[in-house]
Amino acid sequence: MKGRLIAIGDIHGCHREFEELLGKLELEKHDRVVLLGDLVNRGPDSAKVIALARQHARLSLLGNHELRLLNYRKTGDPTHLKKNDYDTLKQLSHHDWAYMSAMPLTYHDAGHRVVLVHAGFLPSPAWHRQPARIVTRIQVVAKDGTALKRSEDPSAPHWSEVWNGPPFVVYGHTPRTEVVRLKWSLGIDTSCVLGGSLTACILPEKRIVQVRAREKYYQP
Ligand SMILES: [Mn+2]
Repeated sequence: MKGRLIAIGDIHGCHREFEELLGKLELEKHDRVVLLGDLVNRGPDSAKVIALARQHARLSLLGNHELRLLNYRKTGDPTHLKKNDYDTLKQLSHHDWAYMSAMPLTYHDAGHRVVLVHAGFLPSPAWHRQPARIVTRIQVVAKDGTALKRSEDPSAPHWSEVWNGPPFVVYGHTPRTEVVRLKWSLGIDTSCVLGGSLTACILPEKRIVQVRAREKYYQP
């Protein structure tokens, strides 16, 4: 396939950093930009990020933040909403909801033997059989084999440490100060909304392009 495959990590409403990164990438006609989910919440303007995504990205994958908003829209049950989700709800248009509803869980590039996903995978079953509640949320793998958040079991290994591909997986969701590159995975959520940076990974070279966050927008 012609052009570059470019994965971009968690944007979380940081539209200025996203725009700057798109400029820095000097996109060409055949490039495929894939956003790794969590476009929304926490940062300054979720709707602007979706507008930019619609314009410049080939597609965006489902993150746990989009999943949470979509579940709320479907059920009307606000139990799982967080405080700053309400700011996002005010910003979203009918078009934005349609865009979020169409987000797939994974993007498989068979030519490059790479899979893009928001959070990650359990070692089994096969990656393409794992449901949204795992692939949009997993950080660590508990002793009994279940997928958990880091905070739920801080001593459990990160899923990437027990992932022996193929395929090679590029993911976001676990915010860190730097990209984490292992034999079979690359984590590119570099904490933009927390004042870190926004990261793009150009495949197949795995070249990293970053922009610094202009400020710290969110305190966990
Ligand atoms: Mn996430």
